[in-house]
Amino acid sequence: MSARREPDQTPPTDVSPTGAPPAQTSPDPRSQQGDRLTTAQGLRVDDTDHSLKAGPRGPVLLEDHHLREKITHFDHERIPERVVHARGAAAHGVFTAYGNASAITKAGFLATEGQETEVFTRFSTVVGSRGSADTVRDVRGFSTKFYTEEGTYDLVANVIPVFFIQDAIKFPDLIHAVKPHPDREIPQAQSAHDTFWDFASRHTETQHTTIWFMSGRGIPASYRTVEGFGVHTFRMENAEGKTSLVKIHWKPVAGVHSMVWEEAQLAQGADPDFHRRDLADAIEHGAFPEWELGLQVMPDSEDEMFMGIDLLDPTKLVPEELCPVQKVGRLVLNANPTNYFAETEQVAFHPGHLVPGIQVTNDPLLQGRLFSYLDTQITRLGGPNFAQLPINRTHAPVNDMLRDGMHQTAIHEGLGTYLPNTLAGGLPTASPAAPGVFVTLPKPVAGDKVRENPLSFGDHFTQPRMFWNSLSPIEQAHTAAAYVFELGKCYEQSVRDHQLRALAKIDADLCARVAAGLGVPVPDGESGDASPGAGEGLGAGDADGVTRTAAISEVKDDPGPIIGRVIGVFADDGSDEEELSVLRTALKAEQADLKVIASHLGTLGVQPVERTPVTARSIEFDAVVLADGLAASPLAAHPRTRSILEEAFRHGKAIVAWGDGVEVLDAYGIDTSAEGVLTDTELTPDLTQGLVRAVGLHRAWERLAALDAAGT
Ligand code: HDE
Repeated sequence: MSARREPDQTPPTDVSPTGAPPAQTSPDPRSQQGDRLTTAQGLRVDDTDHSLKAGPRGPVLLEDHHLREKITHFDHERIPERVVHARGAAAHGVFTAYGNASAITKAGFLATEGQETEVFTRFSTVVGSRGSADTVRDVRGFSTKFYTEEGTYDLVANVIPVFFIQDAIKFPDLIHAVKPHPDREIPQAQSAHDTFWDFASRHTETQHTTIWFMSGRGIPASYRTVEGFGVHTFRMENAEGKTSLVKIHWKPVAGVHSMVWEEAQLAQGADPDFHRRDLADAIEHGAFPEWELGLQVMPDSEDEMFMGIDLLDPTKLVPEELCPVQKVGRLVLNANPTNYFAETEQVAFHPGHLVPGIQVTNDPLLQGRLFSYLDTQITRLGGPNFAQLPINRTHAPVNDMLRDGMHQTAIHEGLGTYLPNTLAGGLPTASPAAPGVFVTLPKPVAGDKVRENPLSFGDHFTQPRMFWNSLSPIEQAHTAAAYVFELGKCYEQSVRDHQLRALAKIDADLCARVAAGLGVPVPDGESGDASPGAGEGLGAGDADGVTRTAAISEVKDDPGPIIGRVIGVFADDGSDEEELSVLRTALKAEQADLKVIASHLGTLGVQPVERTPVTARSIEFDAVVLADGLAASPLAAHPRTRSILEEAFRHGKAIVAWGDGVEVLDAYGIDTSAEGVLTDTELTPDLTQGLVRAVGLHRAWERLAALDAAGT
């Protein structure tokens, strides 16, 4: 029987068929307009669910243009994913300059006090493909497009201040090594495999970045709690023409916060979109993520060194003790993208998108990047006109002479496609050096053509050692365990041995711990490095004797803000909804989120229930609370309640209980005298304040250390 139109498919009316208010008419005529379904040519169609057939049981007719257009377009919906940084999440926001950077740079968006600039920021993992999990161990990207009045400036940064390699020519090798093995295409989004550690252990310049991402920095708790770093040294120029060498930082207002490894692994299964969801939820709930932009400003010295550190070597950082980070502006991410593909996927960043006042240096890694980004985007975005895509369009006026090409969407007028011309009145003209015009700084260039590194690039171990020394004991334990995990996943003993030899050059204790974990003897300390010029202590790099730097450890004495953090509260029908309301209000004042976990969805009185033990996971909570009135409830007896509590305890999270909620902790053997476990007979302001403080400290670090020492 023919079923040409189902009953619910009433013809379109002036309200949308979903019952939702009519879609807003977009100012972009190429996106949806009005409520009627049309073809790409604007033809209204009467049916989109049935192909045109010769009778209900007959063959489909080739003349069905709507069918062919619909399927053909679908067939081409995917574009190549980024070769690196394929998986990402992004948001719109605003950057406000404090104005104090005017002494360093003439870039208007930094130098003008109170100047607000629209931005689009994309966070990403590096290794995994678009569908991979968010919480894998990886370096992460932190790219920001500043739509300034002087043209678009892209700060294409990472969340770790140094990079694996010193020269762009090694980038294909690095990425081939870390991507899945070419035969079976496994493992996905992991560095824990032979080819990566084979490469990393033989090019020991990787050792600084690898120790960073073996630490908590490789598994951030959320994108909201990552630092960002421009990595390279840039040259800034102020309005008087004075130049400085500068390193660029993003400092998260919410503090640096990482996962522990088990949490990261659980999240990969329970919620592979963990970071993407967290960013979008926080923005939707008004807990806008914020960062301050900071600059380390160093003299533009002839040798481009600063206190023994080669500023052209991207495997080196400058300790903040030697050069403080000066805060020059604030980034607030306040709006989620409307369409993932149009914005997050199609955005194209480029470290060469500069504005007057910010220029590049001779860092050989940066120089290679200046070639790579445009090149890859021509393939990924299907031709040279992707700057016309809405997300990539500059907010400054454009008068280029770029013409034609795939996907040209501009209708250029006139004859002025060459210079000099007379037929177009000589326009457009190049600008004389003036404010707002980009003039490359004249810098002398000399030297023989060579494939060589400077001697100062040869020190591969001083700064990894400084990093190791700067970690707290529990962070050191987690870092050593990460090496044991990663190398333990390698099959080749020779690869493990090579990496152990590199670790021996960083720190004997680190090496001994990892060797013990792998069940092999400590190696003799031979580096095994294949790259020319590599070695220990060759040339400068001693960072003027700084052996420990404060900016690295996440363990702080004072609690930070708990904005956007999520507290899971177990409560059930026997609990007092008034108490839940008091707690909710107190947490809301801190801009933290409270989620009630009960034995059923719906409400407890007027309090909404967001989770049941079936849908709740420990990984989504920064602290777990047990309300009074639970002890006899089915919720208390649920096996997942137990596992959530045990995981929260094991991961060093705050655990709070009052009234008979304390009995539930006792029943499951949670040590109520442990650090960060807070109990009382009733919900008091002290208990609430204790909770806020404990979350602000991120974790009960001593508890984690005690569990680690006990081997649990
Ligand atoms: Fe990238 N990088 N990169 N990179 N990179 C790309 O460009 C490349 C490096 C970074 O959210 C690609 O459009 C080379 C350092 C981020 O869209 C590609 C080298 C840093 C993103 C590329 C590096 C970065 C990319 C892939 C060694 C931190 C994501 C897709 C010389 C300072 C941008 C694309 C986004 C993306 C090349 C090293 C950051 C292939 C050759 C160092 C955050 O062009």
